[in-house]
Amino acid sequence: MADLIFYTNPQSRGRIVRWMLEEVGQPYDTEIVGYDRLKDESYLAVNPMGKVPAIKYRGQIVTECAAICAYLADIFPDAGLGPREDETADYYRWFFYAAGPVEAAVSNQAMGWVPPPERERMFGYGNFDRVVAVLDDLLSGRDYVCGGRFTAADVYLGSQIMFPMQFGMLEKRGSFVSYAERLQQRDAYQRANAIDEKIIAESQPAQPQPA
Ligand SMILES: N[C@@H](CCC(=O)N[C@@H](CS)C(=O)NCC(=O)O)C(=O)O
Repeated sequence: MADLIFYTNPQSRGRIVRWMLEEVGQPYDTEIVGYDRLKDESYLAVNPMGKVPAIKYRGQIVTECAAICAYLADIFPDAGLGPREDETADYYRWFFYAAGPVEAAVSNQAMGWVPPPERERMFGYGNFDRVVAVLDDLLSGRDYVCGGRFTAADVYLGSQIMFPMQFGMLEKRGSFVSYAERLQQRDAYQRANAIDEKIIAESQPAQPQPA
């Protein structure tokens, strides 16, 4: 049994963490948690929110995709996914921007919920269009969050851009598409997707074969 346990469902944000785990390259065991099991006492002991993903490393639990990605970069520094000193400002700034304003703006917008303009100041993201414009500006001027080098912040920010684009919740601006193409070329990204797609395929009931 590996020191690292990954609780996930292949049809969930757990895919972000699978990608990060594949980038890190350390052994891990996967525990698939069905959506019907998330609120069972046994899983609530792992994540009292009853949500996936989560990880347990040497007895310590971490939840929240962004925190898990940052944590894995910290505890496995040899993978080179954390920031160098001169990258630290951009790394934290855009990592937290993705986990806060971007996630909230995209999910509210997808639900058709728009803060009234006179109340925007109450919302950490202000308004959706500004969040998108800031991201577009960021990614028009650099290849990765920290400039020329891929870090864990790209696993998370990239996922917060690629998933909404895939589901029509975020427009396919040129800067977003180019960024996504760069990320999708990564071996770890492709490996992670293949693993989750295989789990999904194997969980489908077998189709009757023609006689
Ligand atoms: N903020 C959490 C969100 C996790 C989350 O919402 N996971 C969804 C799947 S994508 C879930 O477990 N939903 C099941 C439920 O809420 O019952 C994170 O970033 O990890």
